[in-house]
Amino acid sequence: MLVSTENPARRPSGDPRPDLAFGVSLAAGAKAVLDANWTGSFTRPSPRLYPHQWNWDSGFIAIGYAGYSPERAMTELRSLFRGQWRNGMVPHIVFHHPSDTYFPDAADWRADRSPDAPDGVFTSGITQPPIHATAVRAVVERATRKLDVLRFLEEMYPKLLALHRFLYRDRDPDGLGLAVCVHPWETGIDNSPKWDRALLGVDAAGLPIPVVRRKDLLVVGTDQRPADDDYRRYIQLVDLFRSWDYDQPRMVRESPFQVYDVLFNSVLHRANWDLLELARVLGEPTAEIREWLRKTAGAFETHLWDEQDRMYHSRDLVSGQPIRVHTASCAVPLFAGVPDHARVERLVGGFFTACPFGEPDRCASVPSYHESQEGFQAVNYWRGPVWVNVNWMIYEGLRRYRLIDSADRIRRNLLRLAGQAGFWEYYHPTEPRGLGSPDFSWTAALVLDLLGRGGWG
Ligand code: 2M8
Repeated sequence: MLVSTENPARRPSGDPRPDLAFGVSLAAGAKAVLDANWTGSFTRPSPRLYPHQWNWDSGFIAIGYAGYSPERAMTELRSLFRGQWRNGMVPHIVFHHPSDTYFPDAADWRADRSPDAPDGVFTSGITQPPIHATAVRAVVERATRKLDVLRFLEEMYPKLLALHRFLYRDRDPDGLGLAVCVHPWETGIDNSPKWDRALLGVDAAGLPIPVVRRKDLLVVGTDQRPADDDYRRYIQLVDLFRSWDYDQPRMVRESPFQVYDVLFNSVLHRANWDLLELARVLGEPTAEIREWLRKTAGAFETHLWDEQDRMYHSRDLVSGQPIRVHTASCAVPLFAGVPDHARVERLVGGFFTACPFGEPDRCASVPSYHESQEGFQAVNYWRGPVWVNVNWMIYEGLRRYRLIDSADRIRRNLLRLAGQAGFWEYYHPTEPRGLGSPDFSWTAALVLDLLGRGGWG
C-alpha cells in the first residue's frame, strides 16, 4: 500500500514552539515512506516515478537508515554494489526487477555490450555522485554498538576503493584530480541551468534521432520535469554510449557533453575523507587516498575556483570555459571542507532565500537556482526548487565550519517543509508546497537523520 501524501506530522502553521510531538510524528511519517518504498532488498526512490534502485539515492537512504534500521542500510548498499561494474563503476541505476513504468530501461541501455558490465544484473551505463563511502561511514559509526559492522566494512571497503579508483583512473584522463561527467544524469542535477549551454553541443549533426518514450510525464506535470529538448539530448547521449559499448576512454574523449562538476567532485572529495577514515579503521594503506585528497584539493583551487566571481564553478571541457551559473552546487564544496574560512561567507551568503514560513531569522533554504537568475523556474525540477539532499550537504558543510546557527536554520526549514507539506521530491522555494513525486525516499531518510541531530525547534 502506498503512503498517502497527507502527512500525520502536519503542524498548525504559525506555531513557532518546539514540539516533541511534532518530531515524533514526523519520524513516524518518514519511516512509513521508507517502509512503503522498501522492496525487501533496496528502496525505490519513490513509489511510481522511480521504480528501480538509484545510485546516490541509495547512499542518502542508507544514511537515514543508519540510525533507524542499520540492517536495512547494509542491505541497501549491498544491493546497489551488486550492480558494480568490473572497472569499479557503480551504475546510476540498477534494474533489479522488470518494470514498464520507467524510460529508459535496461533494454534501452544494453549495458551487457560492455565487457565491464556485471553478470546477471541489469544496469545503466553511467554513474552518479559517489556518496557511498560517506554512507558506509555513517552506517559504521551509528551501528557499531548494535551490530557486527566490521564484517560489513571489510566487505564494502574494496568495493568503495574500486569505485574511487575508477573515477581517478578512467574519469580523470589528465590526472588533474577531478572526475569528468559525460551525461547530465551523472551529475544528479539533470536539468540544472548549469548544463543548458553545454547540452546544446549534444545536437551533433549526423546522429540518429533518438526514440524518446517519456513515462515520467504520466506521473508528474510537464511544468515540473525537464523539457522534451533536454530529454532528446539525454537519450541521444545514451544511444551514443551504447553504440560505443560503454568504452570509457572513448566516452571521456568523445562525448559531446563533458564537465568537471563542482557538486560531483565535492561529493567525491568528501567521500575520500570518509574512505581514509574507513581505511584507518581497517589498518589498510592510506597513501593512495591521501594522494587523491591532495590532488583534488589543489584542483578545486586551480581549475574550479573562479577569481572573477569569487565562487567555485563547474567547467565545460568541450568549450574549455568555466560555467558561471550560480546554483546551489556552488556552496557544496563546504561539504568537502574545500574552502578556507575567508571564502565561506561569500559562498553561502548569496544563496539563502527567505524561508517559506516567513521567519528569515529562524529558517532558511538554499534553492537549486536563485530566483534572481535568468531561466529560474520555481516549480521545475533542478531549476529553482529546494532539494533536501543538497540542503542536507550544505547543512553538514556549515556544521563542519562551525556555522551552527546557519546550519540550524536550514535544518529547521527542511523539517518544517516535510512536516507541513509531506515528504516530496522537491519543494517550491518560497511556499511550503511539495513538487515532483510524493513519498520520496531520500527526503524521508534525510529528515530522519536531521531529527536525530537534536530536538525540533
Ligand atoms: C532524477 O534523475 C532521473 C534520471 O537519473 C530521472 O529524472 O529520471 C534526479 O533527480 C537524480 O538525481 C535522482 O537520483 C533520480 C532518482 O531520484 O531522479
